Amino acid sequence: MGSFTPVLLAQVGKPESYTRKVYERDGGYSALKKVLKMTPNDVKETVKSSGLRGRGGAGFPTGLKWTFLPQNHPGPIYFCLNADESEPGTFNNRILMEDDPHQVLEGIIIACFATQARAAYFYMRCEYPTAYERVKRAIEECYEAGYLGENILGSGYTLDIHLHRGAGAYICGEETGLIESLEGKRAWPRIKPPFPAVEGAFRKPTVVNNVETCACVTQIFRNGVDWFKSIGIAPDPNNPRDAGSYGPKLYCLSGHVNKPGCYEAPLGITVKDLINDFGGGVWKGRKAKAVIPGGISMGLLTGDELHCPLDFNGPGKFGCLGLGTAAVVVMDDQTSMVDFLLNSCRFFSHESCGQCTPCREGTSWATRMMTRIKHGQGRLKDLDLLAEIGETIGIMPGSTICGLADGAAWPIKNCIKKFRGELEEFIKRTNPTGWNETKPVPA
Ligand code: L3W
Ligand code: SF4
Repeated sequence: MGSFTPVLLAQVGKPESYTRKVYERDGGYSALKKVLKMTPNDVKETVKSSGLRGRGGAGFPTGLKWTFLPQNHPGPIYFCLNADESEPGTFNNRILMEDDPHQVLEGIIIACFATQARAAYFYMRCEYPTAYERVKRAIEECYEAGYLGENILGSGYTLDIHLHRGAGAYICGEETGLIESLEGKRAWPRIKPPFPAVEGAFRKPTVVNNVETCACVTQIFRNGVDWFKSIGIAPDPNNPRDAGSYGPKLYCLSGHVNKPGCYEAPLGITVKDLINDFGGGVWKGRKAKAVIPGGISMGLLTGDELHCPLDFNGPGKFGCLGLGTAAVVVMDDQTSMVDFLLNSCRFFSHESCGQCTPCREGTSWATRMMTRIKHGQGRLKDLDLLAEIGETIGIMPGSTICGLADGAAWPIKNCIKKFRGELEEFIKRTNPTGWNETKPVPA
């Protein structure tokens, strides 16, 4: 992998790393001081030229998103920080908020200056009490130092940050669900377009960015675009639509490894290198049977697909949805894929907001079928029915309002395609007389 020095996690582990004093001692807020001497447009162009792509799951180019804001809008323009980290296996944003909140705040202030946002809403999931206290104190420290409030560092630019806590629903991480929740309503995702850049919080143009994305913004202005582009994967020359995968990435490694944790590595590291070089290998000397490459919504890799590179294109080449949140969950060779799929279906069924029929009914039917299979009442044809649900709930364009249904579909599709043999064997073993039954079974 060559030599690589972590930057996003550079402060983690230092005593009082979350204080302004330690952050400034180590170069903190030098990026903001640079930015305040630039024009907002130049700041946007710099981020655009860095190739930074959103770290929250979709990998959308950050600079491009900022340019979608309407020109000459009377305002106000708002900024929302999506810190409702809820994708199973994902905790990189918690580490950043707990151990280095100023790196994130500096990125938010830069993003707001670039987009001339008048206010920023820091939307944090309620299950992060330490992060909440540290971010709250860090915001106060920013006001004390003149990094927030009126006329920031004499630049003439004014910004306020409001810290808002969620109430524990996965769907609040969907950007328009987050906005609805922020406005005091039930977090029902909105139909898009209009995208938030055109009509977002309080019906005003709004940029929604993820925590790690903002930390990357800080580092781009601290270390330069050339530094950022020297890390990761350049665009595929044979694919004019590929935006590349530049920069460092935080990978959350969990499950059956010797050393689970949040690790920083260049985009493009393979699953195998992440498990072996950072995670100390699969635990108990066992082999990996399956690996979730980027949060459960992304689907599954088999133990023979560990050479998959973890960049924005990599998992897609192995039949998964994408890189997602880069939360890598390892399952050893003693893991039951029936249990995995039941857990996955139950999660999405519980978190579906219920607005769209394919998502509400599909996730619920899949859960009931998997529960029946788990309890020894499965039939082989259930696997075809599940595969059908997987094919129909998420991929029909316009059939659902948000991406949750798609995220629910990929673990089903991948599990049935890649582990069908194990699922069939389980059904035959646990329902020896009824597995081939054709008559309907009550769900
Ligand atoms: C203006 C257009 N803006 C797209 C913006 C859009 C959004 C971003 C990406 O995320 C992912 C899913 C899972 N004009 C635009 C435009 N935008 N076209 O670009 O949009 P999109 O629709 O590609 O994705 P999305 O729905 O925002 C879905 C992941 O999120 N996910 C789980 C997330 C969990 C976490 C966590 O725990 N940290 O993030 C669940 O589905 O990967 O692919 O900003 O407005 N024409
Ligand atoms: Fe709600 Fe599911 Fe529709 Fe998303 S796809 S809006 S979670 S019902």
